[in-house]
Amino acid sequence: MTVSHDLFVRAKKVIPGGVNSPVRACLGVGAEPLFIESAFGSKMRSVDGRQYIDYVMSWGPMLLGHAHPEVIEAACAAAARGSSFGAPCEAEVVLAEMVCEAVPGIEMARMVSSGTEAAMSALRLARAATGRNRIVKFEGCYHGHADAFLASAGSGVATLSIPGTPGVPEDTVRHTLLAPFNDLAAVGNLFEVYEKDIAAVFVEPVAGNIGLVPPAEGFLQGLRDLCTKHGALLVFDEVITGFRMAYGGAQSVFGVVPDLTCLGKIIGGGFPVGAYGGRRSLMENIAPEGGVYQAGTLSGNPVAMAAGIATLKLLAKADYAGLAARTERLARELARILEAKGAPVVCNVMASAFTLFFAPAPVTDYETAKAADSARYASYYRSMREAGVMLAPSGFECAFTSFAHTEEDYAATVEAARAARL
Ligand code: KE4
Repeated sequence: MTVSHDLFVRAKKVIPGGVNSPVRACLGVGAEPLFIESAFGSKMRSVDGRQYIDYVMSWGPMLLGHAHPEVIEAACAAAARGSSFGAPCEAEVVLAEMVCEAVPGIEMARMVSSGTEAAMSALRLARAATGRNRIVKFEGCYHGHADAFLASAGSGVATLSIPGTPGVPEDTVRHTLLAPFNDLAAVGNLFEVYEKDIAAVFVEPVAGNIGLVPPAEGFLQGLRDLCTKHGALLVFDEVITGFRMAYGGAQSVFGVVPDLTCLGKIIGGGFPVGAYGGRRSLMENIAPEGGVYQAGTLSGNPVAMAAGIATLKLLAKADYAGLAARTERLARELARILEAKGAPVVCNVMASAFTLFFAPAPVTDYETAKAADSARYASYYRSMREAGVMLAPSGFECAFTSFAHTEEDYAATVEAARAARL
């Protein structure tokens, strides 16, 4: 057997499922997780010494590539000055200023340690600021694992929710209303029924957890208009899209400014960072300035802040358009190759993220994504991994490129797809 397998056997004895986050277990693609020893640029190396071209990129943070020298140097220098103070430091101010400068909808931000914390805090703030309880989210979109977001489509009445996991009380998701992504009419109907009780609409402006699904023309502006009309807050969960779709996030691409924005992943440069922010009049409700409590021992951690600052400094001058063009070319070429094998393929791509769905029709929401052939995706995943290409171990995720991926990487990936078994 392999070193990775032996580690997995050991891991399962002391960690649930042998992993610290479920999707890493590769359960949906009929494979064992690969234990990684190191990662540099676009590559990861397994504990068995095998190198892989990586398109998971830590589920999004590594837009510069793994272990970028300037990011690592900044983090190491910060760590040498002390890893955590429990008191404010300059780096927190610098990163907050960079986020406020970059993201149109953010005048003030609070640092936390994960995207989950960012979304759960934004939810609490939205409820406090509006005095309302209900929220709208979209089927298939993911905002971290806070209880209120772990809801699935309810009984017959698709708009009411039931807990999506054991351990979440029905009473908790009672306030969570669901609509299909890209279905503006469904959201309008919810406002008609629950008008004065909807605190916020949470949306991934470009869905990443359905697989990649861009917003339909007018969808985001429509949400903006509905929220403004009904006194609800529009919350963009840009944990994936922030600093990936553009330096200013998806909101800067689509020209729709939300009331609150959630960030994570890229702003930590591979270290645990999340953030939520919005206009000053909203954020001033957060303790200790206001009464809405939210806290965190390692929030604004100086090492993570240093990595985030180094990352955003490099991204501020990066050629996003060039990376988007290379990503689009790769995604379309892969789709052509896979279709030539007789598989229906839907290719959704935006900026440096894409998903190939083995689906018979365009994928515009969770229902159409679920029509994709998961067995085919699993076979594709295993073939590509055997050929040295690491894809997301789920068809409901994105493949991410980075500024570290090279033409050689893309050529090798295309070759691997040519040999893939579906
Ligand atoms: P974290 O708590 O995992 O830092 O962020 C939660 C989150 C919030 N919002 C969006 C749009 C997200 O995509 C995420 C986390 N993304 C998943 C995969 N798409 C992380 C991978 C995992 O759970 O292991």
